[in-house]
Amino acid sequence: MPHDSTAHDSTAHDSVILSRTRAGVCTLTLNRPDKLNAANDELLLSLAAELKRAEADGAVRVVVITGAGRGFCAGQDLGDVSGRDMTFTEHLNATYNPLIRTIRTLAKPVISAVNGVAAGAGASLALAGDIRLWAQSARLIEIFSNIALVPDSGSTWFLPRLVGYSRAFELMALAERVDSDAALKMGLCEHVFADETFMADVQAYAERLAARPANALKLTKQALNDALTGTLDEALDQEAALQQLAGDHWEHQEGVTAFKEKRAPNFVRAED
Ligand code: T3D
Repeated sequence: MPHDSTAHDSTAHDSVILSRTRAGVCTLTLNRPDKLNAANDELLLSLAAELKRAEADGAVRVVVITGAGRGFCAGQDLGDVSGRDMTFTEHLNATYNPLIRTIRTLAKPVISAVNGVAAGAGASLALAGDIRLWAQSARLIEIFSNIALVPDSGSTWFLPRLVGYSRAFELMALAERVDSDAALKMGLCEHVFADETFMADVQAYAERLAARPANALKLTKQALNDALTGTLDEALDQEAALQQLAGDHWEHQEGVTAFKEKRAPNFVRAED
């Protein structure tokens, strides 16, 4: 795989977000395992900053978000809420919402690698990735109603688009746990991998994405996200505009040349 020469671990191991780049894949690990990676402000702001750093890093072609220990993310750290000097609205607008927007607009594919329980805003984070890969023992709980809150951080947008309105409402109202078999059937994840080999399988999957044409994937992500909120007419216009950007890029020439020469295309170049 390309970019092995740029492999690096950029953060100290006691940081709330661990960052490791291998073969074009930057893995960001939420690192509060004693609390199932429940999110405090430091974690949320650091994750957003690391995502922006990965976006700007030419050696990174795919970003993976996962959790340390047995949890993915148990949502808001409930120990941090009382005495907070912010309203709920202010807090969401300052922390979770920019993070979710960053994931969905990042110019590189983001994989949610759900290694364990994803609850509350942690479930939203699990849903926000472009691709969702789950470990066999992972589970998702729209747990907000257990503490009489409303689903936030994008869950009300992501979940009904994946499972339909009524299933989404039921999962939110009853805070039912979804295990990995059910998640696969419902379309909450694309693949389930064995716990024992989970991160190796995630890395291998991410490296497949990293070998794909980065510019075309960036534009595809933009087109899909726009299409989710627009009309057919708008989508057709947007496809035509973005196709020009894709068609003018060297990747397109390489793909066509490789086809004619009956060889595999090489979409990874130093100038990327
Ligand atoms: O701006 C705003 O503040 C609004 C935003 C809200 C967004 C939200 O996310 S609201 C939802 C918040 N999250 C929850 O309500 C989930 C609370 N956690 C649980 O219900 C359970 O922990 C789980 C179902 C996720 C997992 O259960 P289990 O049995 O596997 O683990 P556990 O034993 O409950 O948890 C292990 C430890 O993690 C435990 O600590 P201890 O006793 O070993 O010292 C537990 O207290 C801690 N932990 C788990 N979740 C949180 C947490 N600590 C703080 N905050 C948590 N969310």
